[in-house]
Amino acid sequence: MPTNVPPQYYEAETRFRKAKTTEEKIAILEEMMILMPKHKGTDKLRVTLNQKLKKLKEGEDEKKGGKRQTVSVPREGAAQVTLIGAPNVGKSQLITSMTKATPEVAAYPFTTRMPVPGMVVFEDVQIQLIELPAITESSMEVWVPEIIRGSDLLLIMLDLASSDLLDCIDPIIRQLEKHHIFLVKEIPPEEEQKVSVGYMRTMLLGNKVDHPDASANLELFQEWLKNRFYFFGCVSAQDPSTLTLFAKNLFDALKIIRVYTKAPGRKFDKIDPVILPAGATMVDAAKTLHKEIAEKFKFARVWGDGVHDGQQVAKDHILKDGWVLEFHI
Ligand SMILES: Nc1nc2c(ncn2[C@@H]2O[C@H](COP(=O)(O)OP(=O)(O)OP(=O)(O)O)[C@@H](O)[C@H]2O)c(=O)[nH]1
Ligand SMILES: [Mg+2]
Repeated sequence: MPTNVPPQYYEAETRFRKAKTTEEKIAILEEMMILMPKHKGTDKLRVTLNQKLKKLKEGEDEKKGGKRQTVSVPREGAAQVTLIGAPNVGKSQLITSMTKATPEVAAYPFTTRMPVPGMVVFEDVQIQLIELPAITESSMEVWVPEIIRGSDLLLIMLDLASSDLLDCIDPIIRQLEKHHIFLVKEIPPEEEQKVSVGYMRTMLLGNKVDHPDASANLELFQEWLKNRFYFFGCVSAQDPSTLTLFAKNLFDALKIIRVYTKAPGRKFDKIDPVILPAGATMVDAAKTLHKEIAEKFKFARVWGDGVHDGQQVAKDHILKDGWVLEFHI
């Protein structure tokens, strides 16, 4: 047995020995791979586990009569947001209203079987919004967790016309937990994170606010839902007047800012923003231009909200959305 594997690894190993189904064994092996630190002492074990995992997966694929399906969506734009929910809640309708994508919108469940990406435009920023196939207690496409894990924010759409909103959301939480994805209001600080768990920042989006029972249905679960997640808002995906703030809210929810850089003495156009996480500093912005600029710049000038035109600021000054930056080497 290699040295330096955490106690959670041994605990997973015990569960693996007791596991009955191949699916369970695959999930635990994947967990063990994540838990195993990467160093020389674990190389051999890593190879053995990988072989075991491959064999189990091949067995599963044969049982299902084909190859394991992998599906991915290449990232585009400033951020990637995944949109999930129970069947028929109106995910495709929202994608149709907010982007140029044209998925089928229909009054029967599981209309969408593959990811549908579209670009939501907020001023000069494009945000990728991806509809994923509906998730229920008994069904979730195998590739869905991986796409969610890679996204920056998860939106769960609720059907406000339904009198049991928890019925829509509970199965989703449970399905994703089986794949070690924990849906959270905010990502916990690193020291409080559990090993082998992926945290996903999640917000709720109520749809079909035009339905006569919408506010009464929401009222019933408001407290529970509010304590568990932040509410992104309530809309009617069919009614553009309820969607006017959607793109801005999405930008704000992502906790990102855009800045523009210009060379000293040059005029500049507000195009092609640099996207950075909120809280980023002048040095972070300089890094996006060049490592050397970040290391060497003597001072920087900024234009924008809260500063005088061309004001000189410190290297660790926190940026604001919309600022224009000029680095002096
Ligand atoms: N009243 C009302 N109906 C809506 C709204 N949005 C969608 N619908 C209707 O709800 C039904 C389902 O809409 P879809 O957009 O196909 O739902 P979905 O979540 O993509 O469904 P699946 O892909 O099957 O999971 C359709 O009949 C839509 O016309 C809305 O805001 N208000
Ligand atoms: Mg759909």
